Amino acid sequence: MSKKEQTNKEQSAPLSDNERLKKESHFLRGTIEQDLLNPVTGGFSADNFQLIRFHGMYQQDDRDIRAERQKQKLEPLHNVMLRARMPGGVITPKQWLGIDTFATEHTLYGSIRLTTRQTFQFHGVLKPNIKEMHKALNKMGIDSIATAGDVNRNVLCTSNPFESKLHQEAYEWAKKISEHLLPKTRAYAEIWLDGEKIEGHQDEEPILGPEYLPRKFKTTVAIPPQNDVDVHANDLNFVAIAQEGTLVGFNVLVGGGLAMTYGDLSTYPRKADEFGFIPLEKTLDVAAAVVGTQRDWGNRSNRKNAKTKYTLDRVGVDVFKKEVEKRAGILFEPIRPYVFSMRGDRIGWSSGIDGKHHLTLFIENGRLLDYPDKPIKTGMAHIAMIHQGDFRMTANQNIIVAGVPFSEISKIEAIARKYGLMDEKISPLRKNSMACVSFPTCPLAMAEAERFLPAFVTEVEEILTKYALENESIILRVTGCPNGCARAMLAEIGLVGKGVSRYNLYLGGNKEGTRVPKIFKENITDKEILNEIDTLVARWAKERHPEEGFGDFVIRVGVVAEVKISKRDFYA
Ligand code: SRM
Ligand code: SF4
Repeated sequence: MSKKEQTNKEQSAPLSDNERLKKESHFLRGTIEQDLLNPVTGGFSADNFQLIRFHGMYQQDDRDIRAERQKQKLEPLHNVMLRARMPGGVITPKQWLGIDTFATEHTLYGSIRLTTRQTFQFHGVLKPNIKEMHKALNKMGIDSIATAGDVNRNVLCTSNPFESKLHQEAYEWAKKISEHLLPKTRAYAEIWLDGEKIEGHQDEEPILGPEYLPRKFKTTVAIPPQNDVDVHANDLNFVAIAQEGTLVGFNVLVGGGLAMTYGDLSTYPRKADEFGFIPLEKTLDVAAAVVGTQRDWGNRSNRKNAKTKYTLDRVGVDVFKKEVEKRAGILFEPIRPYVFSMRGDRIGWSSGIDGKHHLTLFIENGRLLDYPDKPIKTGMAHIAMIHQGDFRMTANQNIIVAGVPFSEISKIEAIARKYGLMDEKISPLRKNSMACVSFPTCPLAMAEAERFLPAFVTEVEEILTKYALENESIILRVTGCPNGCARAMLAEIGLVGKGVSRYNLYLGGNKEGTRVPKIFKENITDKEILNEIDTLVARWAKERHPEEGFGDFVIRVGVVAEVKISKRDFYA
């Protein structure tokens, strides 16, 4: 089918039900306020179940106890997960103490979860506490607008306080882009903050449109050589170009995304395309133009094919790019040279060029809670009580205690050590591993991820040690389903949940995050995966070229074929 025929077919197909609900929602209000007052159920009904997402919340229940409650003829223990909006992941110690108190006192799990998109989530907030939560966050200067739903999500920014000035400039842009692309409706303020309902006020959405976007939309600001934000997982990326340490503009990359659906070959992970360089003053225009083009051209009939990556493949990269140029009133200049060479966080102390010190703490899978032998959540709160700088949540689910003066280093380090937040014994492999939330809260989980990964890493560590490779790192990521929340589709070894205790094994991503891996074995158990890894690591130890990464090795020796263009090669 030609591109034109495909577009016509999509345009004549019936719209998805999400389009109706957005249109009828009265700018995201629905009947959420009425639902909040309904004591009969702990959940939200009909359209409101979806609409609360645009306000940064998901309705969930604990899947570990679902069957038991059903047996007792109880409705699932409905609660919401809240995801905050934190462009660039920056949070102050005062805000940290506020969220720590809320998590301890008002959530079912008592945890704070650092996500792969540089923010935190509360899990297990019961209906009577939801409004209080929003008011408490608002008092601290935090909101959760547009962290979910068909809008531009939390804007990421490289967590790199090392190049202090450049980072600050890039971070300011991440904030500006986030604000510029936010929904303008007053619904959030009215519903959650008892904002005044202004008579005759007409909401307008000049950028997102009254029906919002066809699907979720993700944006980053990246500072090479770091690709910690994983640009190829995102719809729109601004790659910082600096001259003598000062930001002069951005290379713009469009159309990345990682999710797929098993059995549906029209879905696939896709890398972003390079559109070109723009000067700084065009940043917001280009952001709005890319969002606007996707808003108008994205598929509103089939949500599985609705993201920007599919729009690009349907209409053609050049056609999409020309439309962006037209809307933004620019011509992209040729891409300026840039190189990505790393993705991990620098765990431990580093010093910025401004003389400040930064301590990156490794938080395994972003799960901050008090473990019996490691009360890390309490430890973080103790650091927040004395820290004068700020904290930066990273896109690898870690956190940086940033801007520490020399005189405070020993005090901060003493607390971090006391509460198990610092540990030199953590292997390079573990530092480069990541899992999504999955069970028990994620309704889409097919296999364990976050609860499975720590012990699995220990087994892979043993394999590396067996072949004297314990100082090597492999980017190892696990997701509980093919949606890809821990970005396994950019890992050297990616495990993707297929069923209870079964995974598909993908190999061949690279250290830089510029290659999608390919399936190696389907629907196998963890023991079978370990056997495969053992065999491959043995070969890697023997046959690798100097410094050759595991992902590069498996491609060079033909274990899996390289995915060059994912639409073409991923399923080939
Ligand atoms: Fe995700 C849905 C958790 C990053 C692709 N993701 C979900 C939900 C909300 C399940 C649901 O729809 O009910 C999960 C909630 C689990 C829970 O209990 O918390 C969930 N996603 C997460 C987080 C918390 C994983 C983590 O361990 O950190 C990350 C939150 C990021 C944030 O702060 O905004 C998270 N999700 C991602 C990423 C990675 C990224 O953005 O860098 C991806 C892959 C990149 C991409 O978008 O292509 C991702 N999540 C998805 C998808 C597939 C979207 C698609 O294109 O089809 C879904 C399902 C959906 O949207 O229908 C999803
Ligand atoms: Fe849930 Fe799947 Fe995302 Fe994991 S990858 S958090 S299982 S949606």
